[in-house]
Amino acid sequence: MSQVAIKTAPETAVSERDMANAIRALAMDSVQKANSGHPGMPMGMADVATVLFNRFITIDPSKPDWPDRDRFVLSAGHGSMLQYALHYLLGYSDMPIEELQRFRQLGSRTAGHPEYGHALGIETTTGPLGQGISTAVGMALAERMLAARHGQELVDHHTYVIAGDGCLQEGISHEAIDLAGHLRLNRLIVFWDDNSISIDGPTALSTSMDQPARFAAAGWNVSQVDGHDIEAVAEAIEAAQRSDRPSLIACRTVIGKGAPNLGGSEKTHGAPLGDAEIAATRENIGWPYAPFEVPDEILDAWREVADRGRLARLAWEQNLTASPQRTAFESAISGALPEAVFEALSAFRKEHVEKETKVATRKASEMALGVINAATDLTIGGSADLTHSNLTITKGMNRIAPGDYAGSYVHYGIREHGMAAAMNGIALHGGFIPYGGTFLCFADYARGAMRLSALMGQRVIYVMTHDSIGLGEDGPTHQPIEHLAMLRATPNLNVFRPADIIETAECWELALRAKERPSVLVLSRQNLPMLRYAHTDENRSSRGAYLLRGPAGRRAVTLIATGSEVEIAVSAAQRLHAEHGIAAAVVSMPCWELFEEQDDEYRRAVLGSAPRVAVEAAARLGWDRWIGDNGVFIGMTGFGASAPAPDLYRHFAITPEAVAEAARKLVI
Ligand SMILES: Cc1ncc(C[n+]2csc(CCOP(=O)(O)OP(=O)(O)O)c2C)c(N)n1
Ligand SMILES: [Mg+2]
Repeated sequence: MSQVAIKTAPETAVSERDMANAIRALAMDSVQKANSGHPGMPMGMADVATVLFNRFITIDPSKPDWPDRDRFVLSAGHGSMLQYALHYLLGYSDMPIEELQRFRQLGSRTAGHPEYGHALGIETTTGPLGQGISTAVGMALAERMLAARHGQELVDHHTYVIAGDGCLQEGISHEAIDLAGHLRLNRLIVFWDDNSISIDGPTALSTSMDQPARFAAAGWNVSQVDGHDIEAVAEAIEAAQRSDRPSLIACRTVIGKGAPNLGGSEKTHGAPLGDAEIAATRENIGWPYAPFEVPDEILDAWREVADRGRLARLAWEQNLTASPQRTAFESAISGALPEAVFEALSAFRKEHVEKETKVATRKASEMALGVINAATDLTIGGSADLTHSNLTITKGMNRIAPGDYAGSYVHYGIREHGMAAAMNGIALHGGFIPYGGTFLCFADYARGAMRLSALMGQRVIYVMTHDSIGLGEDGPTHQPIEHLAMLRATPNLNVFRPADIIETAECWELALRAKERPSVLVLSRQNLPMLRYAHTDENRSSRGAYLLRGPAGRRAVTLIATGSEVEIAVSAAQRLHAEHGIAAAVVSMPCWELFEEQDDEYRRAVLGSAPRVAVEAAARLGWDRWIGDNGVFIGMTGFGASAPAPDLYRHFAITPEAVAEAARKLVI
């Protein structure tokens, strides 16, 4: 027998079974009305969710962004009706019953999968399986880091996750649980909806994994319960809260629990139950109410959960008011960077224009970061085991270690996808600006989470070095070709490819200022000369592209380039002038997305009406937009090769001579 008193259900006339049945009924009715959706998971996890919310979670629907709230992540996002039903029952102001009746319809808050920003209280977008649990690792880490800085008085909450078989089968879960176990993120509690069913049928079709053993091996506290035994679930949560490790609670459940004929079958996973089975379910669970009707006493019981949360929030606010940490805490949560950061970056640019500093843009990024990190402690750096290649750590940064969260640098390990998801979680949690590095080529490995950074509009900064064949000897496996096109095709993502140390500092500034958009800094391994003639207060990269070199008179041709190829374009222009008397303008285009946002007049002025040659050591895809019908693109047409970088540029004919020759042919 347990010696510890288990948190009992608050005194109400209504049973938790009834409260759970309200979730079941709302889920099956909404899916039926939409004629689309996933009733099985919400019905199977209704009991677990009820215990969790009724007895443990502290949230306040009347102030959903209160910083010390518990975080709830529905990693199995297809079960979105679980979340929407909870939000209606808890009384979120933007989730009246009509929203449930408009489930999955255009313009509703009740999108097919939970979308961050669509409804209050949705902490992160989920649906791509495995993302939620991995994002939650970042949230749980941010909680510990914020507590280390501002004290447990102000920061003391849990991150709860519901994950399905799918989330745990996805590779990203491995990265995430390994990292969480290593860092001993004991405020992270994951419920596994262990129903042995996924879309194709029994999970035994495709897995023999001992999931509890896998989590235990990663350093987690693990328990296994009957997910329909409310007291057993409560006991497991209590034990998890006392653990010094992250916890997995494997909840043995029946998918579609309550449906007498279809319960336990994959048929409940992603299709309406149908009128007959819904009627039989009502009978079976003792729910004699009309569709979308929840009796007052059951609704009241749920609203009491919200009220308890409101009182907790009010008490916390009093704590905050009295706290000596108040100003620092509020400033961190606001995410506002001190002006000193931008002043220091401007001074940095001036200094290096004067010194004509020639460094790789990855080195320039490190130098700029030195200035940024000295002026703010909002930034949390990291790398997927390439710290000294990505150059992401700066002087005075201490590492985050198991049980020690006072530092500001995360060794994410060789886990690009896990790193990206964790950074999403850190950004969503609030209090920090995460940046993390890897080689640009391995953006592929991080892609699923990078897409969500963009979809959710999070200020996550990707530092992606070794950005072309210019990395040289490591060869084609490491040389990105199609990655810029892929990243540029992603909506709401700024892709910066600076040409020199000055543009690198400018792009860092722009990334930091983009509060609602992730950025990728695409940086060279090889040294690049400083290309500006003079310091300007204006951030010239801020309009995405600009005239770097303009001929005195009319231009005969425009050369457009990014990053390391701007140097090539500049020397091609000199060659055209010296050898052929051709006046060439050079446009540096560090960020397509910002250039696209400029007005026509500016864009026309920059691009000019003369024929254009673009040069970038990458795939052509997308460049036709800028070079027009008669333009020429000089870049890569296939994979790279293993050789010293200068040899590769010659081999693939990405040279000043080739650019000049192409331009000359266009002009004559
Ligand atoms: C990355 C990704 N791959 C595939 C899917 C499509 N998908 C949605 S749910 C699902 C099965 C999930 O099984 P499980 O987590 O066990 O959910 P349950 O059927 O138990 O509700 C799949 C393959 C997805 N949403 N995300
Ligand atoms: Mg399942």
